[in-house]
Amino acid sequence: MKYQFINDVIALSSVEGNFYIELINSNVVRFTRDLSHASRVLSLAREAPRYSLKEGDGFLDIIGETFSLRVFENFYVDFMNKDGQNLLTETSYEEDECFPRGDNTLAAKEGHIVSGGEDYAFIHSYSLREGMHFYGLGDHTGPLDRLGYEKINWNTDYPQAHEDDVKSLYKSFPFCLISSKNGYFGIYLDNTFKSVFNFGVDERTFYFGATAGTDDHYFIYGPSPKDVVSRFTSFAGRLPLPPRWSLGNQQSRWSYPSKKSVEDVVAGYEKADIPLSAVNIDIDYMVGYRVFTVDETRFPDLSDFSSSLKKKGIRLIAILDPGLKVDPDYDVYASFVDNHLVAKENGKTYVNAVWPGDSVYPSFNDPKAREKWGEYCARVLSKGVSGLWCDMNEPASFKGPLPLDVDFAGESHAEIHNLYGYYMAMATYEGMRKFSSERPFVITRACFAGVEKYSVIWTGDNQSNWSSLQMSLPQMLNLGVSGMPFLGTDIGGFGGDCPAELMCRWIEFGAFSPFMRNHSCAAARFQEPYRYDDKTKAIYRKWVYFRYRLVPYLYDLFYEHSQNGLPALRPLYLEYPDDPSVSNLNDEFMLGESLLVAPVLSSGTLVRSVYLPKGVFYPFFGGEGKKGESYYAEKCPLDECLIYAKAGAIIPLYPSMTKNLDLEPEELVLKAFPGEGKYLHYQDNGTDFAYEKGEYNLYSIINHDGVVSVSLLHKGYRGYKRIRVVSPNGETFISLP
Ligand code: MIG
Repeated sequence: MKYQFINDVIALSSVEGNFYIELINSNVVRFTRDLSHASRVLSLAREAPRYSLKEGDGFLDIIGETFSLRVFENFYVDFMNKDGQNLLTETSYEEDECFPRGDNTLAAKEGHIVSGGEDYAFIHSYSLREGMHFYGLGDHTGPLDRLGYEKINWNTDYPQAHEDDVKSLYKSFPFCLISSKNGYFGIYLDNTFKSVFNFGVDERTFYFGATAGTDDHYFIYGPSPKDVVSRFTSFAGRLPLPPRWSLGNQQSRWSYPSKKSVEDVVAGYEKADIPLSAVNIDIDYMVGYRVFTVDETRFPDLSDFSSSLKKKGIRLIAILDPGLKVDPDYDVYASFVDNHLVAKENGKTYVNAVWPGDSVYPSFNDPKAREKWGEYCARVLSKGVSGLWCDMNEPASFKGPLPLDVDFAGESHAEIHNLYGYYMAMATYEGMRKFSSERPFVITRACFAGVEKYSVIWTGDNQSNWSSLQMSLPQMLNLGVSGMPFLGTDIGGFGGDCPAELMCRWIEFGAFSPFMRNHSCAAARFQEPYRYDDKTKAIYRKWVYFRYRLVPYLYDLFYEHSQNGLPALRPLYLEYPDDPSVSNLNDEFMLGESLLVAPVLSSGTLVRSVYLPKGVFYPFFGGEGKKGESYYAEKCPLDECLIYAKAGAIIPLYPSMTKNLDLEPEELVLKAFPGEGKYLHYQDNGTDFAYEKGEYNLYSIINHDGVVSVSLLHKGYRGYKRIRVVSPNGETFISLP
């Protein structure tokens, strides 16, 4: 087996061509066919770890500190943990003989979604082993464990219902987390072209591949799932601390088309006594859907209006669509076209259609286009808007899909397509960073892995039905382990009319969703909570209140994410990786490591089964501890969501009167449960970047069976006036110097 070293890279050559293996650190290895291929989204910190090589007959062993590889002459790779136990065995890719695909030309003609027939430039295929589970891959639908499904990364605005077997949705995260008997590991395919991940549909192999571009991929060794997610996000990027107000309750609708309609929403919320932190304004605020314009007749004096709302702790978030209306009198269009900052076809500006009619597409992959976009963002920001919501950036197109060879600043649509939303979010984030002193708040629909550096996401156009609610949980959990911590679904569902019972159950789950926004489609029944009957209103109010109490805990989870890349909402296997009962648990989740939540996700359900993992768990609102590794049948009336705290848990809460998140309460409540526990609490002004200069507090909290002590690890910010400890021993107060 011929090899040589090129700097720290092992370069292999054979009749198969060249193949390069680069150990990035002791747990991460890169395989590429082209050493000059640069990642679009990763920032690698190369550590030159130690390893040794051993030549065998027809193979080369690479023995690292935590894993080893056996590379064969055909460049197949076997991957082992440090005890030599197998993680992956590469095998040849063969079309399934048992279930060959039929002829689908007729079905395709009728418009059915058909699979197969795609030409992949390369495919890596591995033996499927007993006990393997597949997670991650972003927001594709389906159960938590993707075993038995095939998904295609090609950002798609899919208008029909998002059933579990839909192959492509808005986002591409070509990263998966795999559980095997011998440990957890991840695979990241560093390729932005259309790619496939097939998780054992043939019951024999698992494979991934891409239609074009360079074969460049990574193995990320665990052994725990948290290790894998932490290591992947250390390269793909993590979410900077969000503004505190963005953790509040948001209301949206396609559309609130006028100042009056927004005032009505605010008044409706006030009258129903439900806290509100932001209203999202959809496409109808613009003049003829021209992005960066505001229709002054419908939104007169927007700056005054937004500052009056801000005084109440309510922000405005405005939607941005990428398509620029073809209109020479529209300066945004003119300046993008004149400066060659839009997509072209055969040297001429490429035109398709979106909401404004005929439109052109900014080439967001070009830094000059991003800069210009950022400057236009300043126009909307100057009107007091606090957040920008990027939609239609798959990119969507009403006159058929963009041809693959449409040219974006010298790069093909085929390569840029999956990155289009990523770069639009980046441009918007950078614009906000430049033209506002507050922390940016950007939401995006389409994106690629690593977008958490710039943006929050929502899962797009779901439906007001129970299956959408059920699916949103595994969808969010898989996004979380793909690196995306700040996310949500349209609460109440986007398409269709949301019945009262569904709304109650959705808000009980939505109260834990990091991005908490009720949104609905123009054609659907109005679904603001205050429109519902008194009982539904009361349930909605109860859970929004609870959410506002939980804000310090959520904020701590974002601090934790900024340090270790873990999501706030966690599948149970992330905390209990060795428990086989949780490997495909689709209706429970952990919020951080201390809270277990079991929402009701089906109609007519007043009792549900809850699995508690190892340890003892306490019902959050009081009651006896329950021993884990067992199932319980638990009552959950319409106004209840089951929440349990781990023994020894410490949960920081705001006092119950907090409604305006711009006004930080002077008191912090620490709810301590029986048992032994430790906790880190983070506090800063929640608005700007002063924390980067040390203006924050970090508290170390210890719980000895309900006796709580607090010490300051870092002091750089005004503290709480007092800390109230609530434990089974009663209430005590702690004051810090
Ligand atoms: O073609 O702006 O997913 O949230 O309300 C529809 C109107 C365009 C799709 C988004 C949705 C938004 C809607 N948009």
